[in-house]
Amino acid sequence: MSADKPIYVTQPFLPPLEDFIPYLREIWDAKVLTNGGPFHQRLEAALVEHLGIQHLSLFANGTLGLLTALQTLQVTGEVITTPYSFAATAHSLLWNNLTPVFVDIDPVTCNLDPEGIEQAITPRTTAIMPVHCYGTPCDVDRIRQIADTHGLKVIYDAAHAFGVRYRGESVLNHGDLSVLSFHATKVYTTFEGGAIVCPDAGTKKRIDHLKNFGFASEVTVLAAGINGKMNEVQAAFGLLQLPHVDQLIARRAQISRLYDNGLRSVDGIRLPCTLPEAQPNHSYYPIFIGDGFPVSRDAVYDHLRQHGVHARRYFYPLLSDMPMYSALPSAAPDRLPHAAKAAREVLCLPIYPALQDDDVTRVIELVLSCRTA
Ligand code: T4K
Repeated sequence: MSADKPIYVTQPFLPPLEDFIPYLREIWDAKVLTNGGPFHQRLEAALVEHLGIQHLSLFANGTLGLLTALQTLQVTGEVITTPYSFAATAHSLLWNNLTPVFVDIDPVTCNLDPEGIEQAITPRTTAIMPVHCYGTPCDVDRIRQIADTHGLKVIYDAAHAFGVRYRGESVLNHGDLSVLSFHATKVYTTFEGGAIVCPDAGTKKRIDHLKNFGFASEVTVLAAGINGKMNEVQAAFGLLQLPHVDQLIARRAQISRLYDNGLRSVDGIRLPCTLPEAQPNHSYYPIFIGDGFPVSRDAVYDHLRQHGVHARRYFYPLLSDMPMYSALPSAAPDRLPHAAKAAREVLCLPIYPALQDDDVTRVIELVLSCRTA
Protein backbone atom coordinates (compact mmCIF):
# COMPACT_ATOMS: atom_id res chain seq x y z
CA MET A 1 0.00 0.00 0.00
CA SER A 2 1.07 3.62 -0.42
CA ALA A 3 2.59 5.18 2.68
CA ASP A 4 -0.01 7.93 2.87
CA LYS A 5 -3.18 5.83 2.45
CA PRO A 6 -4.71 5.60 5.95
CA ILE A 7 -5.36 2.20 7.47
CA TYR A 8 -8.40 2.13 9.73
CA VAL A 9 -9.08 -0.33 12.52
CA THR A 10 -11.69 -1.95 10.32
CA GLN A 11 -13.42 -1.60 7.00
CA PRO A 12 -16.62 -3.33 5.89
CA PHE A 13 -16.66 -5.94 3.14
CA LEU A 14 -18.99 -4.90 0.32
CA PRO A 15 -19.93 -7.48 -2.34
CA PRO A 16 -19.97 -6.13 -5.94
CA LEU A 17 -22.60 -3.40 -6.26
CA GLU A 18 -24.19 -5.04 -9.31
CA ASP A 19 -24.95 -8.11 -7.18
CA PHE A 20 -27.18 -5.94 -5.00
CA ILE A 21 -29.25 -4.51 -7.87
CA PRO A 22 -31.58 -7.53 -8.29
CA TYR A 23 -32.40 -7.37 -4.56
CA LEU A 24 -33.20 -3.67 -4.82
CA ARG A 25 -35.34 -4.32 -7.91
CA GLU A 26 -37.35 -6.89 -5.96
CA ILE A 27 -37.96 -4.34 -3.19
CA TRP A 28 -38.96 -1.69 -5.74
CA ASP A 29 -41.38 -4.14 -7.40
CA ALA A 30 -42.96 -5.35 -4.15
CA LYS A 31 -43.06 -1.88 -2.57
CA VAL A 32 -42.71 -3.49 0.85
CA LEU A 33 -39.99 -1.47 2.54
CA THR A 34 -40.20 -2.58 6.17
CA ASN A 35 -42.41 -4.12 8.91
CA GLY A 36 -41.31 -7.73 8.54
CA GLY A 37 -41.31 -7.99 4.74
CA PRO A 38 -40.06 -10.91 2.64
CA PHE A 39 -36.32 -10.14 2.91
CA HIS A 40 -36.67 -9.73 6.68
CA GLN A 41 -38.28 -13.16 6.90
CA ARG A 42 -35.72 -14.76 4.59
CA LEU A 43 -32.79 -13.29 6.52
CA GLU A 44 -34.13 -14.47 9.88
CA ALA A 45 -34.44 -18.03 8.51
CA ALA A 46 -31.00 -17.90 6.85
CA LEU A 47 -29.29 -16.66 10.02
CA VAL A 48 -30.95 -19.31 12.21
CA GLU A 49 -29.57 -21.92 9.83
CA HIS A 50 -26.14 -20.34 9.43
CA LEU A 51 -25.54 -19.72 13.12
CA GLY A 52 -26.97 -23.00 14.43
CA ILE A 53 -29.47 -21.39 16.80
CA GLN A 54 -33.19 -21.83 17.55
CA HIS A 55 -34.77 -18.42 16.94
CA LEU A 56 -33.67 -14.93 16.00
CA SER A 57 -35.40 -11.58 15.71
CA LEU A 58 -33.78 -8.89 13.56
CA PHE A 59 -33.30 -5.33 14.78
CA ALA A 60 -32.40 -1.97 13.24
CA ASN A 61 -29.24 -2.00 15.36
CA GLY A 62 -27.70 -3.86 18.29
CA THR A 63 -28.48 -1.17 20.85
CA LEU A 64 -32.23 -1.44 20.21
CA GLY A 65 -31.76 -5.20 20.58
CA LEU A 66 -30.19 -4.73 24.04
CA LEU A 67 -32.98 -2.33 25.11
CA THR A 68 -35.64 -4.77 23.98
CA ALA A 69 -33.93 -7.84 25.45
CA LEU A 70 -34.14 -6.24 28.91
CA GLN A 71 -37.83 -5.44 28.35
CA THR A 72 -38.56 -8.92 27.05
CA LEU A 73 -37.41 -10.46 30.33
CA GLN A 74 -38.95 -7.63 32.39
CA VAL A 75 -35.67 -7.00 34.15
CA THR A 76 -35.86 -4.64 37.16
CA GLY A 77 -33.55 -3.19 39.83
CA GLU A 78 -29.84 -3.95 39.51
CA VAL A 79 -28.02 -5.65 36.64
CA ILE A 80 -24.48 -6.94 37.03
CA THR A 81 -22.34 -6.02 34.06
CA THR A 82 -18.83 -5.25 32.88
CA PRO A 83 -17.11 -1.85 32.87
CA TYR A 84 -15.00 -3.01 29.92
CA SER A 85 -17.31 -2.59 26.95
CA PHE A 86 -18.81 -0.17 24.47
CA ALA A 87 -21.17 2.52 25.78
CA ALA A 88 -24.26 0.71 24.46
CA THR A 89 -23.95 -2.09 27.05
CA ALA A 90 -24.47 0.12 30.10
CA HIS A 91 -26.58 2.72 28.29
CA SER A 92 -29.18 0.04 27.54
CA LEU A 93 -29.58 -0.39 31.30
CA LEU A 94 -30.00 3.33 31.98
CA TRP A 95 -32.60 3.61 29.19
CA ASN A 96 -34.58 0.94 31.08
CA ASN A 97 -34.20 2.73 34.44
CA LEU A 98 -31.97 -0.09 35.67
CA THR A 99 -28.87 0.30 37.84
CA PRO A 100 -25.66 -1.10 36.39
CA VAL A 101 -23.49 -2.85 38.97
CA PHE A 102 -19.97 -3.06 37.61
CA VAL A 103 -17.84 -6.08 38.37
CA ASP A 104 -14.18 -6.49 37.44
CA ILE A 105 -13.03 -8.55 34.47
CA ASP A 106 -10.83 -11.59 34.23
CA PRO A 107 -7.42 -10.22 33.21
CA VAL A 108 -6.87 -12.92 30.57
CA THR A 109 -10.22 -13.08 28.75
CA CYS A 110 -11.33 -9.48 29.52
CA ASN A 111 -14.78 -10.95 30.29
CA LEU A 112 -16.75 -10.61 33.53
CA ASP A 113 -15.09 -12.49 36.39
CA PRO A 114 -17.67 -14.99 37.73
CA GLU A 115 -16.32 -14.75 41.29
CA GLY A 116 -16.98 -11.02 41.26
CA ILE A 117 -20.52 -11.59 39.98
CA GLU A 118 -21.41 -13.74 42.96
CA GLN A 119 -20.07 -11.17 45.42
CA ALA A 120 -22.05 -8.34 43.79
CA ILE A 121 -25.49 -9.96 44.07
CA THR A 122 -27.97 -8.11 46.32
CA PRO A 123 -31.73 -8.55 46.88
CA ARG A 124 -32.28 -6.01 44.06
CA THR A 125 -30.26 -7.98 41.47
CA THR A 126 -32.42 -9.54 38.76
CA ALA A 127 -30.04 -10.10 35.86
CA ILE A 128 -26.48 -10.38 34.58
CA MET A 129 -25.38 -8.76 31.32
CA PRO A 130 -21.95 -10.13 30.38
CA VAL A 131 -20.17 -9.29 27.09
CA HIS A 132 -18.31 -11.87 24.98
CA CYS A 133 -15.55 -9.28 24.65
CA TYR A 134 -13.75 -9.36 21.26
CA GLY A 135 -15.79 -12.53 20.60
CA THR A 136 -14.03 -14.51 23.36
CA PRO A 137 -16.69 -16.68 25.05
CA CYS A 138 -17.53 -15.82 28.66
CA ASP A 139 -17.37 -18.51 31.35
CA VAL A 140 -20.89 -19.54 30.31
CA ASP A 141 -21.16 -22.60 32.59
CA ARG A 142 -20.21 -20.76 35.76
CA ILE A 143 -22.45 -17.80 34.87
CA ARG A 144 -25.39 -20.19 34.27
CA GLN A 145 -24.73 -21.87 37.60
CA ILE A 146 -24.65 -18.54 39.47
CA ALA A 147 -27.79 -17.33 37.67
CA ASP A 148 -29.68 -20.53 38.47
CA THR A 149 -28.62 -20.48 42.12
CA HIS A 150 -29.80 -16.90 42.59
CA GLY A 151 -32.78 -16.87 40.18
CA LEU A 152 -31.22 -14.33 37.80
CA LYS A 153 -31.68 -13.80 34.04
CA VAL A 154 -28.66 -13.77 31.74
CA ILE A 155 -28.57 -11.51 28.68
CA TYR A 156 -25.32 -11.80 26.73
CA ASP A 157 -24.17 -8.74 24.85
CA ALA A 158 -22.87 -10.78 21.90
CA ALA A 159 -22.21 -7.76 19.66
CA HIS A 160 -18.73 -9.15 18.87
CA ALA A 161 -19.64 -12.82 18.69
CA PHE A 162 -21.17 -13.45 15.26
CA GLY A 163 -20.27 -16.99 14.20
CA VAL A 164 -18.26 -17.76 17.35
CA ARG A 165 -18.53 -21.37 18.42
CA TYR A 166 -17.71 -22.86 21.81
CA ARG A 167 -17.31 -26.57 22.41
CA GLY A 168 -18.71 -27.29 18.96
CA GLU A 169 -21.86 -25.15 19.10
CA SER A 170 -22.85 -21.53 18.74
CA VAL A 171 -21.92 -19.45 21.78
CA LEU A 172 -25.26 -17.70 21.17
CA ASN A 173 -27.08 -20.73 22.56
CA HIS A 174 -26.05 -19.74 26.09
CA GLY A 175 -27.96 -17.40 28.39
CA ASP A 176 -31.65 -16.50 28.27
CA LEU A 177 -31.01 -14.13 25.36
CA SER A 178 -28.03 -13.04 23.27
CA VAL A 179 -27.83 -9.79 21.34
CA LEU A 180 -25.82 -9.39 18.12
CA SER A 181 -24.69 -6.24 16.30
CA PHE A 182 -24.46 -6.04 12.51
CA HIS A 183 -22.94 -2.54 12.49
CA ALA A 184 -20.67 -1.50 9.61
CA THR A 185 -17.62 -2.20 11.80
CA LYS A 186 -18.61 -5.81 12.58
CA VAL A 187 -17.58 -9.15 11.06
CA TYR A 188 -21.01 -9.47 9.44
CA THR A 189 -22.88 -6.30 8.60
CA THR A 190 -26.22 -4.99 7.39
CA PHE A 191 -24.88 -1.37 7.48
CA GLU A 192 -26.65 -0.83 10.83
CA GLY A 193 -28.39 -3.84 12.32
CA GLY A 194 -28.62 -6.38 15.06
CA ALA A 195 -30.62 -9.30 16.40
CA ILE A 196 -31.83 -10.99 19.56
CA VAL A 197 -31.23 -14.74 19.70
CA CYS A 198 -33.65 -16.71 21.87
CA PRO A 199 -34.38 -20.37 22.55
CA ASP A 200 -38.17 -20.63 22.03
CA ALA A 201 -40.95 -19.44 19.74
CA GLY A 202 -42.97 -17.83 22.56
CA THR A 203 -40.08 -15.54 23.49
CA LYS A 204 -39.50 -14.65 19.85
CA LYS A 205 -43.15 -13.67 19.55
CA ARG A 206 -42.84 -11.34 22.54
CA ILE A 207 -39.64 -9.80 21.11
CA ASP A 208 -41.36 -9.30 17.74
CA HIS A 209 -44.23 -7.46 19.45
CA LEU A 210 -41.85 -5.30 21.48
CA LYS A 211 -39.82 -4.23 18.44
CA ASN A 212 -43.06 -3.13 16.72
CA PHE A 213 -44.32 -0.70 19.40
CA GLY A 214 -45.89 -3.59 21.34
CA PHE A 215 -48.52 -4.31 18.64
CA ALA A 216 -49.85 -7.87 18.76
CA SER A 217 -52.55 -7.10 16.19
CA GLU A 218 -53.97 -4.04 14.42
CA VAL A 219 -55.87 -3.06 17.56
CA THR A 220 -53.98 -4.71 20.42
CA VAL A 221 -50.93 -3.11 22.03
CA LEU A 222 -49.47 -5.37 24.70
CA ALA A 223 -46.63 -3.23 26.00
CA ALA A 224 -44.83 0.07 25.47
CA GLY A 225 -42.57 -1.33 22.78
CA ILE A 226 -40.18 0.58 20.58
CA ASN A 227 -39.61 0.82 16.83
CA GLY A 228 -36.68 -1.57 16.49
CA LYS A 229 -37.46 -3.06 13.09
CA MET A 230 -34.84 -3.80 10.46
CA ASN A 231 -35.89 -2.52 7.02
CA GLU A 232 -35.93 -4.47 3.74
CA VAL A 233 -32.81 -2.86 2.25
CA GLN A 234 -30.78 -3.82 5.33
CA ALA A 235 -32.19 -7.35 5.31
CA ALA A 236 -31.53 -7.79 1.59
CA PHE A 237 -27.92 -6.67 2.10
CA GLY A 238 -27.62 -9.17 4.94
CA LEU A 239 -28.73 -11.97 2.60
CA LEU A 240 -26.24 -10.84 -0.02
CA GLN A 241 -23.38 -10.80 2.49
CA LEU A 242 -24.11 -14.03 4.33
CA PRO A 243 -22.62 -16.49 1.79
CA HIS A 244 -19.30 -14.59 2.01
CA VAL A 245 -18.96 -14.50 5.78
CA ASP A 246 -17.08 -17.78 6.37
CA GLN A 247 -14.45 -16.76 3.84
CA LEU A 248 -14.20 -13.31 5.42
CA ILE A 249 -13.56 -14.87 8.83
CA ALA A 250 -10.95 -17.19 7.30
CA ARG A 251 -9.07 -14.17 5.92
CA ARG A 252 -9.27 -12.51 9.35
CA ALA A 253 -7.73 -15.67 10.84
CA GLN A 254 -4.80 -15.37 8.41
CA ILE A 255 -4.25 -11.75 9.42
CA SER A 256 -4.36 -12.74 13.11
CA ARG A 257 -1.65 -15.33 12.47
CA LEU A 258 0.53 -12.73 10.73
CA TYR A 259 0.21 -10.45 13.74
CA ASP A 260 0.85 -13.39 16.11
CA ASN A 261 4.05 -14.27 14.30
CA GLY A 262 5.27 -10.69 14.17
CA LEU A 263 4.52 -9.77 17.77
CA ARG A 264 4.67 -13.04 19.72
CA SER A 265 8.13 -12.69 21.17
CA VAL A 266 8.13 -8.96 21.82
CA ASP A 267 8.83 -8.11 25.47
CA GLY A 268 5.99 -6.15 27.03
CA ILE A 269 3.33 -7.10 24.46
CA ARG A 270 0.62 -9.64 25.24
CA LEU A 271 -1.32 -11.14 22.33
CA PRO A 272 -5.12 -11.62 22.18
CA CYS A 273 -6.60 -14.36 24.34
CA THR A 274 -7.41 -17.66 22.65
CA LEU A 275 -9.47 -20.33 24.40
CA PRO A 276 -8.75 -23.92 23.34
CA GLU A 277 -12.44 -24.88 23.05
CA ALA A 278 -13.49 -21.75 21.15
CA GLN A 279 -13.71 -21.22 17.41
CA PRO A 280 -13.18 -17.44 17.18
CA ASN A 281 -14.31 -14.95 14.54
CA HIS A 282 -11.21 -12.72 14.76
CA SER A 283 -13.39 -9.65 14.96
CA TYR A 284 -10.67 -7.69 16.75
CA TYR A 285 -6.92 -7.99 17.27
CA PRO A 286 -6.30 -6.47 20.73
CA ILE A 287 -2.70 -6.33 21.95
CA PHE A 288 -1.85 -5.38 25.53
CA ILE A 289 1.13 -3.07 25.85
CA GLY A 290 2.42 -3.48 29.39
CA ASP A 291 5.17 -2.05 31.56
CA GLY A 292 7.78 -4.29 29.91
CA PHE A 293 7.44 -2.36 26.64
CA PRO A 294 9.71 0.70 26.44
CA VAL A 295 6.87 3.15 25.70
CA SER A 296 3.23 3.43 26.76
CA ARG A 297 0.17 2.23 24.86
CA ASP A 298 -0.73 5.85 24.12
CA ALA A 299 2.71 6.50 22.68
CA VAL A 300 2.23 3.53 20.33
CA TYR A 301 -1.27 4.76 19.44
CA ASP A 302 0.11 8.23 18.59
CA HIS A 303 3.07 6.84 16.64
CA LEU A 304 0.77 4.66 14.50
CA ARG A 305 -1.59 7.58 13.92
CA GLN A 306 1.25 9.83 12.79
CA HIS A 307 1.95 7.19 10.15
CA GLY A 308 -1.67 6.89 9.02
CA VAL A 309 -2.59 3.76 11.01
CA HIS A 310 -5.76 4.32 13.03
CA ALA A 311 -5.65 1.64 15.71
CA ARG A 312 -8.31 2.01 18.42
CA ARG A 313 -8.38 1.82 22.21
CA TYR A 314 -11.40 -0.44 22.58
CA PHE A 315 -12.28 -0.08 25.47
CA TYR A 316 -11.01 3.16 26.87
CA PRO A 317 -12.36 4.97 28.81
CA LEU A 318 -14.07 2.38 30.99
CA LEU A 319 -17.84 2.66 31.25
CA SER A 320 -17.38 3.12 34.98
CA ASP A 321 -15.31 6.27 34.32
CA MET A 322 -17.96 7.89 32.13
CA PRO A 323 -19.79 10.75 33.88
CA MET A 324 -23.19 9.06 33.94
CA TYR A 325 -21.76 6.04 35.84
CA SER A 326 -18.73 7.26 37.79
CA ALA A 327 -20.67 8.11 40.97
CA LEU A 328 -22.02 4.55 41.34
CA PRO A 329 -20.43 2.69 44.28
CA SER A 330 -19.52 -0.20 41.93
CA ALA A 331 -17.65 2.24 39.65
CA ALA A 332 -14.95 2.98 42.26
CA PRO A 333 -11.61 2.46 40.46
CA ASP A 334 -10.09 0.40 43.29
CA ARG A 335 -12.83 -2.23 42.75
CA LEU A 336 -12.00 -2.64 39.06
CA PRO A 337 -8.19 -2.99 38.85
CA HIS A 338 -8.09 -5.52 35.99
CA ALA A 339 -10.48 -3.48 33.86
CA ALA A 340 -8.43 -0.33 34.54
CA LYS A 341 -5.22 -2.11 33.51
CA ALA A 342 -6.78 -3.43 30.29
CA ALA A 343 -8.17 0.03 29.43
CA ARG A 344 -4.66 1.43 29.95
CA GLU A 345 -2.86 -1.22 27.91
CA VAL A 346 -5.12 -2.36 25.06
CA LEU A 347 -4.69 -1.35 21.45
CA CYS A 348 -6.86 -2.94 18.76
CA LEU A 349 -4.80 -3.24 15.59
CA PRO A 350 -6.40 -3.02 12.14
CA ILE A 351 -8.06 -6.23 11.03
CA TYR A 352 -10.46 -6.65 8.12
CA PRO A 353 -10.59 -8.91 5.07
CA ALA A 354 -9.26 -6.37 2.53
CA LEU A 355 -6.16 -5.63 4.62
CA GLN A 356 -3.14 -6.81 2.61
CA ASP A 357 -0.27 -8.84 4.06
CA ASP A 358 2.13 -5.96 3.47
CA ASP A 359 -0.23 -3.62 5.36
CA VAL A 360 -0.03 -6.01 8.32
CA THR A 361 3.76 -6.11 8.03
CA ARG A 362 3.81 -2.32 8.03
CA VAL A 363 1.65 -2.13 11.17
CA ILE A 364 3.91 -4.65 12.92
CA GLU A 365 7.02 -2.70 11.91
CA LEU A 366 5.48 0.53 13.19
CA VAL A 367 4.71 -1.08 16.55
CA LEU A 368 8.25 -2.47 16.80
CA SER A 369 9.82 0.81 15.77
CA CYS A 370 8.26 2.49 18.83
CA ARG A 371 10.97 0.76 20.86
CA THR A 372 13.62 2.96 19.29
CA ALA A 373 11.58 6.01 18.28
N1 T4K B 1 -22.27 -3.84 22.56
C1 T4K B 1 -20.97 -3.85 22.24
C2 T4K B 1 -20.04 -4.67 23.06
C3 T4K B 1 -20.51 -3.14 21.13
O1 T4K B 1 -19.20 -3.14 20.82
C4 T4K B 1 -21.44 -2.39 20.36
C5 T4K B 1 -21.00 -1.62 19.22
C6 T4K B 1 -22.80 -2.43 20.74
C7 T4K B 1 -23.18 -3.17 21.85
C8 T4K B 1 -23.86 -1.67 19.99
O2 T4K B 1 -24.15 -2.21 18.73
P1 T4K B 1 -24.76 -1.23 17.57
O3 T4K B 1 -25.93 -0.48 18.17
O4 T4K B 1 -23.65 -0.33 17.13
O5 T4K B 1 -25.19 -2.20 16.51
C9 T4K B 1 -17.88 1.46 16.66
C10 T4K B 1 -19.28 1.10 16.27
O6 T4K B 1 -20.07 2.24 15.96
C11 T4K B 1 -20.01 0.27 17.28
O7 T4K B 1 -21.03 -0.42 16.57
C12 T4K B 1 -19.11 -0.75 17.94
N2 T4K B 1 -19.76 -1.46 19.01
C13 T4K B 1 -17.87 -0.08 18.49
C14 T4K B 1 -16.92 -1.05 19.15
O8 T4K B 1 -17.18 0.54 17.42
P2 T4K B 1 -16.74 3.80 16.80
O9 T4K B 1 -17.27 5.09 17.30
O10 T4K B 1 -15.40 3.37 17.25
O11 T4K B 1 -16.83 3.69 15.20
P3 T4K B 1 -16.14 4.59 14.08
O12 T4K B 1 -17.20 5.29 13.31
O13 T4K B 1 -15.06 5.40 14.68
O14 T4K B 1 -15.54 3.47 13.12
C15 T4K B 1 -14.29 2.82 13.35
C16 T4K B 1 -13.57 2.69 12.03
O15 T4K B 1 -14.28 1.84 11.16
C17 T4K B 1 -13.43 4.01 11.28
O16 T4K B 1 -12.24 4.62 11.64
C18 T4K B 1 -13.42 3.58 9.81
C19 T4K B 1 -14.18 2.29 9.80
N3 T4K B 1 -15.53 2.45 9.25
C20 T4K B 1 -16.55 2.83 10.07
C21 T4K B 1 -17.82 3.00 9.57
C22 T4K B 1 -18.95 3.43 10.46
C23 T4K B 1 -15.74 2.21 7.92
O17 T4K B 1 -14.79 1.88 7.17
N4 T4K B 1 -17.01 2.33 7.41
C24 T4K B 1 -18.07 2.72 8.18
O18 T4K B 1 -19.19 2.82 7.68
O19 T4K B 1 -17.84 2.72 17.25
